[in-house]
Amino acid sequence: MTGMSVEGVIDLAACPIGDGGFIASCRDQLDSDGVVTIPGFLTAGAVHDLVAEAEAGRKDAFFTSSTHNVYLTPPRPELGDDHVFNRQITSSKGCITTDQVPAASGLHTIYDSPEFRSFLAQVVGEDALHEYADPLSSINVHYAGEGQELGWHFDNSAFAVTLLLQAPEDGGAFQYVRDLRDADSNEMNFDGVAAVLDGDEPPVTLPVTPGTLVLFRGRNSMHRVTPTIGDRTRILVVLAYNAAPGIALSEAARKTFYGRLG
Ligand SMILES: O=C(O)CCC(=O)C(=O)O
Ligand SMILES: [Fe+2]
Repeated sequence: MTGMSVEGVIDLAACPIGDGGFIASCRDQLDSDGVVTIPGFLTAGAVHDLVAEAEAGRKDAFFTSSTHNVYLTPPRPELGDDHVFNRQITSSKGCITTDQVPAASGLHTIYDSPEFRSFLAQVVGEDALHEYADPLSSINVHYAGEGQELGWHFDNSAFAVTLLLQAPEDGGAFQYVRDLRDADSNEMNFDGVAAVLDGDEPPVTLPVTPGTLVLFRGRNSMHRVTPTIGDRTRILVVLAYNAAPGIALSEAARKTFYGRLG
């Protein structure tokens, strides 16, 4: 689908992704806040079509409930079960993968668009961005029905792009605590993480409406999505890129997230 126009999918009048001033303002927002939100990024028509498409694809979703620590690593038994490093968090959701998104979907149009990739690369400060080498990990659609949630975690990737398609009646809030650890220097900040998990350090809640693009640096900012309340499913798209070509998501992660390798 490379080369198909994003016009009609992205609201280019409101979000001029090729404009130097717009790019600079997004980069400044990311640098100062650790997150950029662009409300109204998708046109109303695109939101409508993508929700219908996602509803139709839901029967193919892989639903899992799993437990993990906030660092998304295996436990370290020598620290003891009570240590914050080993504290188990629950996450539950459904997911469909790149290969399950219809070929004519606007999601492929956005993901493959050279203009969109160039916009993102300039905002995050990379020379270029590349798709995943495996057929699953580039575009994911997440479904969170009543009671489902994404527990507290730090991402492995440096940044993530999400597009909310449908908000639940209540709950499903994206919450974060900025710069809580420093992965590059291996500073885990156990006390700070415990304070958030115990409710002693209140998180920031990011207001997000359908059609909003969120670009978030989640490697050092711990975040979660609160449980969906009500019958309407939270539907969210994650667009994932790499700074280098030819990188696949690890087999262990693919098994966990998608239940298969390809
Ligand atoms: O659902 C969201 O808004 C965030 C998703 C997220 O944090 C993740 O996929 O790692
Ligand atoms: Fe995340």
